[in-house]
Amino acid sequence: MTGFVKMLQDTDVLQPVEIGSVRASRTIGRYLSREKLKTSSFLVGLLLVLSYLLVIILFGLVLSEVFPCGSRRREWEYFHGGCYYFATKQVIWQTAKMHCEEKNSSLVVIQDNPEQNFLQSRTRGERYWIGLTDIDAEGEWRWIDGTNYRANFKNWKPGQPSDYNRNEDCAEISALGEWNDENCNTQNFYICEKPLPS
Ligand SMILES: [Ca+2]
Ligand SMILES: [Ca+2]
Repeated sequence: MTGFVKMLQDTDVLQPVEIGSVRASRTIGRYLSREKLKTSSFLVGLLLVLSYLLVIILFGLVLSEVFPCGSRRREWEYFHGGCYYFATKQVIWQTAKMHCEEKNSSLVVIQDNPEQNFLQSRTRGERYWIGLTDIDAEGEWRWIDGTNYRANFKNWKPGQPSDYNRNEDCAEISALGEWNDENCNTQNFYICEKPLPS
């Protein structure tokens, strides 16, 4: 009891200056805590933003691996440095040519056996227009990109091109993948091709 009274007496004799400095140090303490909190919040926010950016970058990298011809246009398929579009609507050859041009591409030009095999693995027995025609001069087949027809790969079905009824001037990939000349006003699917975007 005597000790307790003495403690109270001791408290009572605290000088105003000492009380003031205690208050000041509490205020500084509170200020520093607030600043620490602000700094922590800032760091957490910064980390969140960085994580978000990292996720976006990683997502972009994964998409560019899975869809090298562009994630927004998943109908474009990648093969050997090129992007290929397999139409889901049937149109005449001229319209097919125009549709490909509207997509900044052209009707497909088939350069070799691997490309032929890729295309026929995707055409699955349906008939698709390709960028080969003798519409300007009968029997003078021309690739629409100027590729030399005579010197390059061909895959005509036996007996084709036949120019049946003297009215077949556009080439298609036929049911088994081989080429056939067909009336250009026939409604067919078509394949567009463009280089891989750089
Ligand atoms: Ca012809
Ligand atoms: Ca034919």
